[in-house]
Amino acid sequence: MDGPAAPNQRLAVLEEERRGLLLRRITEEGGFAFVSSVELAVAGDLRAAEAAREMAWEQLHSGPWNEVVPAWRDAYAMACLDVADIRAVSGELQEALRVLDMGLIMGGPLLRLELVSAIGKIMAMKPAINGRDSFGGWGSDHSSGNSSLAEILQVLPSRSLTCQMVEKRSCPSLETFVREYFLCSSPVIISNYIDHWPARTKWKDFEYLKRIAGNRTVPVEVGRNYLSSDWKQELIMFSQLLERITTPVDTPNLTYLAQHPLFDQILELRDDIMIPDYCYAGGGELQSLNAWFGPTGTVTPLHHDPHHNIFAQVVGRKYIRLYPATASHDLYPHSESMLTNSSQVDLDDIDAEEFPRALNLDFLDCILEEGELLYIPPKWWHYVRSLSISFSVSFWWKTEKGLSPMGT
Ligand SMILES: O=C(O)CCC(=O)C(=O)O
Repeated sequence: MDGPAAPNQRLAVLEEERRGLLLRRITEEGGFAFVSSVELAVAGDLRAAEAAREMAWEQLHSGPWNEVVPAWRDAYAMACLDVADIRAVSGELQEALRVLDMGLIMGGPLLRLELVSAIGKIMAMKPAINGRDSFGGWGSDHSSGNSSLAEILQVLPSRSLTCQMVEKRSCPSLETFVREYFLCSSPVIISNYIDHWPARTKWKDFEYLKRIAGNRTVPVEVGRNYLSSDWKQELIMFSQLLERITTPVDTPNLTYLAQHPLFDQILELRDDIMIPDYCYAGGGELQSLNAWFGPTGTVTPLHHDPHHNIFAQVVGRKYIRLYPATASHDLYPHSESMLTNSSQVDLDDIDAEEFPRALNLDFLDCILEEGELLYIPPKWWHYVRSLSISFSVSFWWKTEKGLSPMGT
């Protein structure tokens, strides 16, 4: 007599059901060729699996991202799982891993658990990468923390550190944070709060990062900054990112892993950090955790976001300048719909004739030191420049309706 199904069997049945429903949905969307290829792929046909992946990829790139039918994003994840399965069986573990990461980065949420579990299995099979090349890591970053203030001022926008500095508090209570900063929409630096995070020591060790993440594929930005014409996006291995970060290049070739939900992708890194209690201010809901990892000299140009942000400077240091939401008119926001939250003013080289109102505006600024948090209230304009190799994490959250602080 059959007993109750084992947990693994139940999961397999669930996955089967989800796959069945998804294939029905793709048939309704006219994806007959995709469905036939998937049937062959399940029987181990690599060419068919790659063809299905290619078909889904084309659908993801057939128009603006927000107009892609969500089922096609899930279909892409499904095809990635099939390709990876076949490649892993034939011993191509690195390629299987790359394809699974692509599924996580580009695919929909339906088969996320399956992707994560497949990655876990491959990581367990793959011997740790004991590359002979070792990274200099943070210690070799001579442009980092030891620069004098005069040297730092040379690379910062004009008038830096001449206005008001952001207030700094050592571990304020949640109540104090809510009353004095959150409800007043007022930025604050919080020190001594993340000293116990494993990331504070582990992420300084490039050999650790390479061991945990070296063979994973991640999206990066290359170029001066996201508003410049030389800017592009690439998918590279984390080990390549580490190499690029430690190899000096000119500004136009800087590589920056920016605003990427890395911790949903590489779960071991998620264990190295904790969600600060301040992110629960206002009864809110965490929206996203993003990683920002790059060399000295990365610039995120002046822009604002709709969410509350606790920005954790885990390793290295950054210069950050803040303007209140009330300065918006004088900061000349772009008019194109995708960029209305970005300023046309290049703080590194202000065009005084075109943007005269931006010249003498008051601002708050700071050098955010290693181990400090910065609270950036919603809609506050911010410009960020790394002063060393830097690894930061942003925690974005939104509040329940009716609990919004003043002015947001
Ligand atoms: O660190 C950076 O380069 C930018 C961070 C940022 O803009 C943010 O967290 O909203």
